[in-house]
Amino acid sequence: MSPGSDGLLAALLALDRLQARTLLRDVRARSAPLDVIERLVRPALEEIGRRWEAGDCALSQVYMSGRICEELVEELLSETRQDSEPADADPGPQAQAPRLAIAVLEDHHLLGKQIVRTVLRAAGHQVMDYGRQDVDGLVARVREDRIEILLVSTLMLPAALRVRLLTERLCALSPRPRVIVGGAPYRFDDGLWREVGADAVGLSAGEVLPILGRLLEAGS
Ligand code: B12
Repeated sequence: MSPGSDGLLAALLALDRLQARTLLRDVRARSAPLDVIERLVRPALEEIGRRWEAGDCALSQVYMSGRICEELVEELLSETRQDSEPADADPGPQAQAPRLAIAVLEDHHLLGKQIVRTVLRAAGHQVMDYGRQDVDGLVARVREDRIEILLVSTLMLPAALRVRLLTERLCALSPRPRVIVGGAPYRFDDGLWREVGADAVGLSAGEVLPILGRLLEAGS
């Protein structure tokens, strides 16, 4: 934990939204929005998750910390987005760019997906956001939209393991969409992404653009 994320942790545990916002704004004055998320927000939330697991904080604190961070991350990302983020539109058949979509699989942890989606859109990619989906729903959307690269975020281990079923079902499509996974379970077990049949894993939102570049190069 960095000194900044210690301060944010204390503010979140005290449910002090104003103090949390002030801390993030101070660091934002010196750093890019994604750095603020990676250096402060994510470590503070991970520590809250550890404390919850150890019985050292209440579920209400986890819940409220998540809500406060959602709001603050949204503020940070709206600066990144400005006018560059297109609406959630289908790129259309003429588009040269790969057909991308992102979803959370069977999980209520949405913050990571929002961040990854914003990074992609800020870099000029059109990405369809499917929100929260189960395996059947996700396969149907991918087939319908002829998605070439699917990004999947999961924070719960059971959801991460369900990606195995998803990749098996996607194998039946032609051409087979490639799958990039990300989220906490893949950080805890560095072989998990291969076990579930994904093509790549991203451990932070900052990794998504180089991964996409590599997949596109390999596929061309
Ligand atoms: C906040 C939080 C919640 C909030 C979620 C609010 C929201 N709208 O997202 C609420 C209160 C709703 C919640 C509920 C639950 N949670 Co919870 N939660 C967390 C916590 C503390 C932080 C998650 C978070 O937002 N992190 C910050 C974001 C920015 O990080 P991130 O999601 O990892 O995303 C980054 C990277 O992973 C990456 N990334 C993510 N996805 C993708 C995808 C791609 C393609 C790429 C390239 C990159 C990428 O980029 C992001 C930015 O760098 C975690 C602790 C942890 N270690 O993560 C527990 C945690 C995930 N929760 C857990 C649990 C158990 C639950 C509950 C079952 C019980 C509970 N605590 O209430 C419920 C179940 C909900 C459900 N069915 O889905 C466990 C999961 C354990 C496990 N092994 O499965 C954790 C790990 C806590 C713990 N240590 O026990 N939770």
